[in-house]
Formats: sequence, structure tokens, C-alpha cells
Amino acid sequence: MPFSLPIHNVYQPVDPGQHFPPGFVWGVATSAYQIEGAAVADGKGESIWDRFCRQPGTIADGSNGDVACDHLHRLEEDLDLIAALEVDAYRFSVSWPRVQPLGQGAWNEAGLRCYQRLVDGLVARGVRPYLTLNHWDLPQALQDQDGWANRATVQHFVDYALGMHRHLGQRVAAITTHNEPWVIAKLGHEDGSFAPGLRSRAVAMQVAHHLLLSHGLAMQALRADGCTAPLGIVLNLSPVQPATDSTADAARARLEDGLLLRWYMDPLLRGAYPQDVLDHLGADAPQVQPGDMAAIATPMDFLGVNYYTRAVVSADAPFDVTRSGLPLTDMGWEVYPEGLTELLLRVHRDYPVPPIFVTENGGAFADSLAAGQVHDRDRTDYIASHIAAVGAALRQGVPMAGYMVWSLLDNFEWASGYAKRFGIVHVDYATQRRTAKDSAHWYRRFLQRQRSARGQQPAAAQGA
Ligand code: IFM
Repeated sequence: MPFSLPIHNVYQPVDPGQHFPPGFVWGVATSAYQIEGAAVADGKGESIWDRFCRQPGTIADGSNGDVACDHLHRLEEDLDLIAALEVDAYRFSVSWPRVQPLGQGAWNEAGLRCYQRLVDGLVARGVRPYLTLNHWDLPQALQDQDGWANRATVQHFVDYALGMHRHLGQRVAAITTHNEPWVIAKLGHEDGSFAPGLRSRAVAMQVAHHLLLSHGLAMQALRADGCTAPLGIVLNLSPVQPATDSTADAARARLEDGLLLRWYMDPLLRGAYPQDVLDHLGADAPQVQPGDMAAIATPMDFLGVNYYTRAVVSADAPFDVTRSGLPLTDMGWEVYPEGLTELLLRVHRDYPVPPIFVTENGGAFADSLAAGQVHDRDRTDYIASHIAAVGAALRQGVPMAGYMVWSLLDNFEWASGYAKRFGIVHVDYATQRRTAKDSAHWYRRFLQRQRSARGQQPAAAQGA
């Protein structure tokens, strides 16, 4: 194998212990805009993130994803790297404007070839491709027609989903429609801190509705087209806890839980928006047409959950995380693995959930590269403790199907730029050299121990 992970003594965190069941999927995850680079190459269209990054003051370090990890020019090296980790699965996203520059109409053959090479390269190495259709980089041409706020974008997304299925055939192991619709709606259209940088709650809620509707309609269209890959959506979820036991804080926590979790889980799994949130939104509630809610509730094959931390809310002031006493990641997020178990138990208790993947989990920590090594004890502890939290949920009956580390590589962390490093593989952006951190070595050894406990070979060795 051209890329090897030299064995050296790495820090051993508390072992997550549990032997996960056969078939449990272990992976690593990325997204297109955060790693690909080649932003204007080979006929790619402009995305809303290409445009947003060019507006002064939007990105902490003034950077953008033009080069990022230069992944598309280093595809073979990165494929070897993924295989060397001995993961079962690689979760990636397709850049919609790379394959369909205007978001409708003509397809870009050069862009499609990138993903055909990626999928073929994964399959050839025994790694299962988990494809996400929308990880935020909407074609700017569609944004010029109001983007996700425009109901017409729903049908464009369905056409895009069908096109990708026809081009990639049955080689992908699973298809996710959207990654984190809450982020697109809230940060992109209400807070304005993410692309496309709009600030209207009414628009944000209409966007959320169109994302959910396009998810349901795309799943229906894909299945009608003969797609046999499991289909689902990925939500960013957290337990929302009141800062104190006051009635006001409890009410606020209930509302925030409604906006973050129930606004998405209720329509997807119960076919209706939560009434208390609709009442709170009043005139900002979205326009819903007959048949929309049934389409959104189209049964899914899996649910993806991205978990990083808990949310603590109070009625009158933002909660100061530094006062909780919990360790914080470089993003300022509390390290709270028990929140993942709590969250998984709750969604299992409250909803008829399909099998659940933790599709993202990981930590940004400041790293230092010295003598070809990165001793990222904090990140290793973070990942190990959250895997243990998944194991605890599994033991209590939650139908857990897999776990994927965010992220394979250090990458472009959206409005935070390149300063925040989530990768288990270090990227030197000046040279694009990749160096496996201790967390990557630990993850591979953990997976080896899991397999040897079950008498299994890695997927790559099985030629899966
Ligand atoms: O980097 C992001 C990813 O794109 C979506 N989920 C959260 C990650 C960390 O912020």
C-alpha cells in the first residue's frame, strides 16, 4: 500500500471497551467544500460558499475553500490514506455546482468524473462510499433565484439526486440527502453567519421546510428510479438543558429543543411540525402545501446524527460555558460525551427511529506537528469517550448502526477558516503534506481490536 501508517507508541486513552456488533460501520467523514479545492477547475460552477467567502468579514482568517486540502488533485494519495486507516466507510459529499454548474440543466462531465474516480477508488480499496448530496454548497445560480427559499429549488434538488444516482449507479453504500438542515436554515438564513448570509427568521423557516420537503421527494424519486442504497438525512442534534431549575429556563430549553430537534424529527418521523414551535413562530411559520407533510415523512432507511456537545440555555442571558467546569474544545464547545448517550436514548424513546449512524463526531484542538508526529491526546480522549457513549446507548437498546469520525483531514472549518483543526490526519497547508495524528493511529488500532474480537478481517482485506 503506497501510504502506510508507521507504528509508533501512541497515547492510549481509556478503552471504550465494548465489542460492537458485527456489521457495525466504522468510518471517517469529510465534505466537498471543506477539502476539495479546485474551486474554479474543469467547468465547476460557483457555489454560495465561493461567493460568501469573498465578502469581507465573513471568515475569521479571511480564507476560503479555493485550495483547501487540494483533495481532488491528491485523490489517489487520500484514497490510500483512507484505506490505511482500515475503516469500513468513507462519508463524503458531492459539490452540486461541480457536477451541475447552474444547479439545473447541463451536467459537467469533468465534475462527474471526479466522483466516479472517488467511488471507484473506494470500492477498489474495500471502503464503502457514503454519499451526501447537500453539505451546504448550493449552486450560486440557484441562490440568484432565492435558493432554498424558492420552492422551485426543491424540484431542482430532486433532479440533481436522480442525476447523481444515474451517474454513480449502485456503487454507493448509502445516500444522505442533506447534512444538517438546521445549520443551513438558521446560520445561513437567520443569523447570517454562514452562506448565503441572510437574516430573516421567516425565510429561514421556509428554507427549513423546503429542505425537508426536498429530502422526502428525493427519496421517493430515487426509490422509483430503482435505487437500492439505503437513504436518509443527517441532523445536528444536542440535548438542550436549562442552565438552572427555574421555570423560565426550563421553558426556554423546551423551546430551543423544539427549534433544534423537534422541528426536524417531528415532521420526519411523525409527519407534523411541533405545535408549540408553530405557535411561537406565528407569522414566521413556513407555508406548507397539501401533501408536503406526508412527503417529508417518507420512511427513511437510516438517520444520521452529528453530535459535538450539549446546549445549555437560560431565559435571560447566554450560558457561559467556561463556568461549567467541563473541558472545552478549540471551538469553545464543552466536551460532554454523556450527552451523546442521553441524546440517542431520547430520540429512540420519543420517535420510531430507523437504524442510527453517528455520522459526525470529533473535536477541534490545537495541534503541534513535531518530528513527523502529532500527539493529540485531547482529540484521542474525545473520540474514545464518545465511542464509549455510543456503546452505552447500544447496550440500552438504541439501534446504532455506525460511527464516523469528523474529520479525516484538517480542513476549512467554514466561518472559522483554517485555524480550527478537526482532522485525525494533520494537513500542512503550505506543503499539503498529510501526517497521521496519534488519534488516527489509535482509531486504527481500536478498529483492529474490534475486528480481532470478532475474528474478522478489515473490509479492505475481505475485498468487501
Ligand atoms: O465542519 C463541520 C461540518 O461541516 C458539519 N458539522 C460540524 C462540523 C464541525 O463544525
